[in-house]
Amino acid sequence: MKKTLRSAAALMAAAALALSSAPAAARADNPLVQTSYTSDPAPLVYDGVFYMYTGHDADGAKDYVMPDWKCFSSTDMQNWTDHGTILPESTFAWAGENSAWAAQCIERDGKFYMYVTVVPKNGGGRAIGVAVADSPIGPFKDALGKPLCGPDWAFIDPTVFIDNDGQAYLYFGNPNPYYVKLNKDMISYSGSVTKVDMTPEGFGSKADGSRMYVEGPWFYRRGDLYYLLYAANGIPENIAYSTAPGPTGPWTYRGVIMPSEGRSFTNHCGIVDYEGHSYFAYHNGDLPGGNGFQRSVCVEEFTYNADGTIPTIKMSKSGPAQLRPLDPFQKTEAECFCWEEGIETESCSEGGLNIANIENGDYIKIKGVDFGDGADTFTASVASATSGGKIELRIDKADGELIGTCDVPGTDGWQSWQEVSTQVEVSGQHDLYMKFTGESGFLFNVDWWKFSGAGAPVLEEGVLFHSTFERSLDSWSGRGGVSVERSADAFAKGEKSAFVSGRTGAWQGVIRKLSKDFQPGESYSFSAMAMSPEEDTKFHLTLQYTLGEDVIYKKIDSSLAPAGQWVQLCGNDFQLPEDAQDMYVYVETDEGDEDFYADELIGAVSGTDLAEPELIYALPGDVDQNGRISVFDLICAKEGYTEGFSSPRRSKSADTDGNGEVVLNDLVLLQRYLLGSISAFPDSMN
Ligand code: FUB
Repeated sequence: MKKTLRSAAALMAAAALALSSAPAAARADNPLVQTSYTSDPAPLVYDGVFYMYTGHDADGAKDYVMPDWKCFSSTDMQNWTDHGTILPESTFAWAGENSAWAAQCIERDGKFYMYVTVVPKNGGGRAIGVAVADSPIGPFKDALGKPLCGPDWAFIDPTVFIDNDGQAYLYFGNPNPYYVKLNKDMISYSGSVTKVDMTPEGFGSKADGSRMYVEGPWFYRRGDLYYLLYAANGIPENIAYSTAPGPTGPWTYRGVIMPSEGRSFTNHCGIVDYEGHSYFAYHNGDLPGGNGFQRSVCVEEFTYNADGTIPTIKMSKSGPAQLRPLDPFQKTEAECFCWEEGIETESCSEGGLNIANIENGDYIKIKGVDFGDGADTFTASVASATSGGKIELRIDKADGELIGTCDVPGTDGWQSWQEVSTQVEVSGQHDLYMKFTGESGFLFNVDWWKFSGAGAPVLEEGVLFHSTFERSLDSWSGRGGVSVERSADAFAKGEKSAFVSGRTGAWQGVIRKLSKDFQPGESYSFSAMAMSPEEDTKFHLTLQYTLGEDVIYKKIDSSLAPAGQWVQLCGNDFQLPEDAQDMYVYVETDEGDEDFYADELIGAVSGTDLAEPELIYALPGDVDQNGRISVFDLICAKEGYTEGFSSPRRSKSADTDGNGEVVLNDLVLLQRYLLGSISAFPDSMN
């Protein structure tokens, strides 16, 4: 892709220079991937992240040459992180080569099922295969070792949806839609593949009298209405849709959503809601060198009409509005950007990808970077098997103001990583351009970058993150698709907190991935403050991680919070399990789906005491924290009194007279309470 894009871009730039001396055009989000040609988008929202699964069109091919499926993710809808090839077609040993057509991924019970179109080696037509993974970005394994449906030349473009009653449906097909009811295991089905009766009322009529439906269905439900979107009208395709009161019809044709445009004779769509916004994904041929066999995935935001119909959506170069600024004081992977010219991505020895094949003049653009009160230092992890080059840091356009230049030395290898830094001067919010310069040939690779300075939160010694929400969400997002916004309506400290709303389950809350600063097997201290405005709520601060194929949850701390009262959840010296991968911390509730606020979320090295006794809620007398007061609490209190308490909450519960320390009198009070000679402790008697 790089050469195609660069040579086309160079030609365009030369032509532009010949015609005018206007500055380089500001590049926007669409198409959202420039490092390769991508097609057949399938969005998925999971754990507060927008994932875009795509097909992959080979450079320069004159037909569909599609070797694998890729995945990109975003939490702001403008900067996208490249996760690379998450499923090569070769995973399906029974499938041919370069036949990796449209696919869709869905999550069920913590597993990710990717339904794909391939051509089996043994012939007979195309077929639907299914791969399964424990994480949205794989690794995926072939679940069956054979097709789930097919072979049959009509069986392409699977779309999957799990209805409210738990029944999963797989629709697919060209030139007719088919569906099948998946079993709960998601890798087998009941009944037979059913061909949908394409009535003119259900699927419209083309000029020649045939139906509008062609291929690429996208099936989902919104409220009580079921939607089937699809590529329609023959070549060039547009996107049209039908709706139904039930999952299998009867369908009513609703018209065209996206008219044909954009230099690709096919189109293929997906729709998803994310953080209260609705997004429509599609493909066109809009990159340099683009056409019907070199397509590119794009995304637009839209609003449903009040009656549930979908408005006409036009292709744009700008894409959706950025949901939140990017925080430059956090480590950002170099393969996360809004636009690039000339670069490629590759697997990185440190995990994930790095940007690579960088030549003189190439750049990446990171959209909407909030430097706040200012940054004074830029640091990046770089590697070079040649003599390196320079990273020019510019703002607002590719040839915009230079805020610093970072020298990159040779490091004796494309994966021999070394941190380099330079002084910068910048404040406020800007688009950041990293322009790479040097001699001829490949210069260097970049794994990650970050800034530091006055705008960055000042971390006390040992503190690895401290999220106050005063100036950003600081990498926290909604767990399970809920909304998380900064709010000034309530806060534990400062003037802002994170407000979590739109929950439908207790497990939904606010989540953050643990960075490489947190190592499995090591101990760390974690703390969070939480408050539910309306209801007494039990909160949990929880660790989520994967171990082999399993996703595991471990409570760091739990606490009851009386309505409207901020409480602290605190786990000093909490050990991360050995071999844990993909670690997240999150705040959830024990039950219910009420809105809540979170603030002062902290992760620190072991030995850091994060407890703030005045914010720790503890029921007096309930020393063993089981919600009841019994003789076991007295045993626990005696043990703690003589040997020390295992948690600040236990010690606070043992302090039955509430004077701030546990003395013999507290134990006497607890004993008197158990014997019935007092019915409340001094605190509650006041
Ligand atoms: O990408 C190959 C095929 O082109 C897809 O399966 C169809 O939906 C069309 O986009």
